[in-house]
Amino acid sequence: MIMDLRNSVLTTFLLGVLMLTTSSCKETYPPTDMTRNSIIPKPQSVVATNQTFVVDEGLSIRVEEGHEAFKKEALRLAGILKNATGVGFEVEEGDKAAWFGNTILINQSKADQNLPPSGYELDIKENLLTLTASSSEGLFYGIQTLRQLLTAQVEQAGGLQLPVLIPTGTIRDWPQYEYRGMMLDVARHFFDVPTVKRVIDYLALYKMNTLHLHLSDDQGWRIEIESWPNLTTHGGSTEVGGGEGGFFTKEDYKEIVAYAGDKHITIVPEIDMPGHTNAALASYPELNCDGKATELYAGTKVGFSTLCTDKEVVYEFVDDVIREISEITPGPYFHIGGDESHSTEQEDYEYFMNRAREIVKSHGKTMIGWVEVAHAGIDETDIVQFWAKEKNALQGAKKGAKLIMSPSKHAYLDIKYNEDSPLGLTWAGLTEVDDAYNWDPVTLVEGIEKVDVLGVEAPLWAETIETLDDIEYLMFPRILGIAEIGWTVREDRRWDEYRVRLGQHRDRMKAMGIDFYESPLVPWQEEASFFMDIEMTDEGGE
Ligand code: TNX
Repeated sequence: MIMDLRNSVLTTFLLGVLMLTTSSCKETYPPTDMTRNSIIPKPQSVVATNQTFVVDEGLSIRVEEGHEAFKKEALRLAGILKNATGVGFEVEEGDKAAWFGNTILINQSKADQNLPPSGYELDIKENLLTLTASSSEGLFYGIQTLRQLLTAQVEQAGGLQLPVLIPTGTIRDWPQYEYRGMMLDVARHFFDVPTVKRVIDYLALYKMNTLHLHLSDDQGWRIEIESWPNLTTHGGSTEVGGGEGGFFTKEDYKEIVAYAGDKHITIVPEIDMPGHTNAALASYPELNCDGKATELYAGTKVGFSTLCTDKEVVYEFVDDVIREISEITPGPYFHIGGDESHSTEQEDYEYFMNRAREIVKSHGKTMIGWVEVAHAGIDETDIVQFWAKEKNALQGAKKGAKLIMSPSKHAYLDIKYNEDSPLGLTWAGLTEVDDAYNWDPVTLVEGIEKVDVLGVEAPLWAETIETLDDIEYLMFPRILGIAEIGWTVREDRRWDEYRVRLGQHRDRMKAMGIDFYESPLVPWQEEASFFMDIEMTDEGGE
């Protein structure tokens, strides 16, 4: 009896302390407005509920039991928090909120939630943050959104201190296009593995899922092919301007593929042919019609080289190259270039592309070719990448091929922003940040429909760039706009609204150490707070 009494006194006391602590916590944090977070790409729907979810030492992160792929995503989230706050949160298995303290619950979506495969839902209440998706890819995208619900300092090691506050509300989100990518030209100037990894990190934050590597061109061959070793030892030894060039060993390439895969990014390898092949022609005389090796080339002209399309050895070469690269490429695509083959007769071009296409198929891959390939014998199993000449894109679509939209007037990251841009080319005009944003994949080419479009890609050709800083300058901030075009519904994309959101990404880009172009068209400002204005709160209290 006495014991019972003591117990209940103790329980009442503890409960009292608990209630005091929780209610005093609540008072400490002002109401929030999730819609003030400028998330890029813009989600499908955001509904704010004006409270605060608090991450403090008592946080539990829980994930469905026995689901390894989901657990990996939960650990990724814990890793982001650890890096930013220094505090390591354990990931526990379970599908219920912790009985004490706040919980982040990572869940598999139930059928009734109707989320597309790479969609996610973030449902944030005061004590429970639930991230739901049907695939680990969807969870990954939800985590990227969560990153943007935290202040920019989350991007810096040790940048955040507990408690970390997150606005409450619900976000349901999924992409419009299946292919959302960037291309990096490592042929005109070579970029090493750490640089490529950094580019992958950037793409991941904006929910891009493809990195296309332009691995060969007139100026350099950048991937080891064991059966044709001279391609790299000789063909990889220079670059635009005559620098020393470089190449990826197969191990380097595998490392890039794995790093990208971990971030749900597919690597698309490109070997450009039959033009843009001087590095190969200089390495192996037998690939030339006259049987003589060419000189290495460090200039920037295009359209002067071609493989000899009527020599059988050329097809043995093409087969070896595609086979060796396909063996270490888990993604479904192989890009065979096909652009600007001005030194190849049209008939020879078509014959060559048809055979190269068959070789790609024989190694189990889907062929992608630049838009000129629409002239060859392609069908609905192929993909055409539009960069110029709408007519060709339409022809490709009429043959049933899907299109990747990379309009040079909007999506080419190597085109200068304005006349004073220190880097970049001008052949496609000038591409300010609004030009890179103001376009739609479906309306570019008359006669195509949304079902014809696989997605968007922003190519970064490397004639004028040599360092990660150079890459960042041309990539940012235009890449954010391209990411949004690939992700967000057309009706929700308006430059006037986007430019304000973009302006608030200044702090985040700075926190990531990105050297970006501060366009005068963007109202750059400090990241807006998701906390409601103090006046508003005061008014509410009066
Ligand atoms: C055209 S677009 C090219 C590249 C150049 C680029 C420069 C395309 C398929 N080919 O060879 O690097 O312009 O902007």
